[in-house]
Amino acid sequence: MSLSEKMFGSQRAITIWVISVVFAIVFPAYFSIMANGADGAGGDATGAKGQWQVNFVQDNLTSEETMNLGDGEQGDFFFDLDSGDMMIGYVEITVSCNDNDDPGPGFTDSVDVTTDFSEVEGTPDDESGSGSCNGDAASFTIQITPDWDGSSYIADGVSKNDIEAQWTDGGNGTGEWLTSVILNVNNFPTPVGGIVDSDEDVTVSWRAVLYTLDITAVAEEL
Ligand SMILES: [Ca+2]
Ligand SMILES: [Ca+2]
Repeated sequence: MSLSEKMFGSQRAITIWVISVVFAIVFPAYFSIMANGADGAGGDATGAKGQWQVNFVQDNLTSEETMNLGDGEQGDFFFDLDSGDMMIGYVEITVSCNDNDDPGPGFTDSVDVTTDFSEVEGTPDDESGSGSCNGDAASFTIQITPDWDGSSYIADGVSKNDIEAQWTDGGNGTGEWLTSVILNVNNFPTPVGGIVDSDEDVTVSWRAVLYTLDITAVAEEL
């Protein structure tokens, strides 16, 4: 029996022993280098508290759909939101219509708007509203990342991890946003009882405001 066989017993034991030694040497060295590298970058370690410039790189996802609705008719408008790798700040929904069918003033058509966000991740609270068809009849802003408005700021005495934990949509807001609109035609009465106004074009538009974080360490004053 050779010396190595006495020490390790078998070829398999030798292999396991060698791998263990390699891990024992390589991993502490790896983490040591990573830690030094982060320190060397001027306090950029994610766990270190310090002063940070916090910016948001923003993008808008927009969509729009128009339907012609008759009196009492309901239109269902869908918006499928996929934010990709970006966070969702908030979603704006605007319902607009412009009644110009009547010969005189007044008799403006109106809309009743409801939503169904049950297919949206995180299930935001539903919205409802009404308005006249002379421009924007109803609009809603649904906040997904709490308190987010896209403003840059300087954070002090917190870590980069703290900032990243604060600005997140938590995976909420993706999915199918449903807005339902019922049109109420207001018809100008003609002497012979004819119908002048029988419908209206209703447009629903969406804007999802997306962002990614851009955090840089503020150089300390000397
Ligand atoms: Ca009308
Ligand atoms: Ca009309």
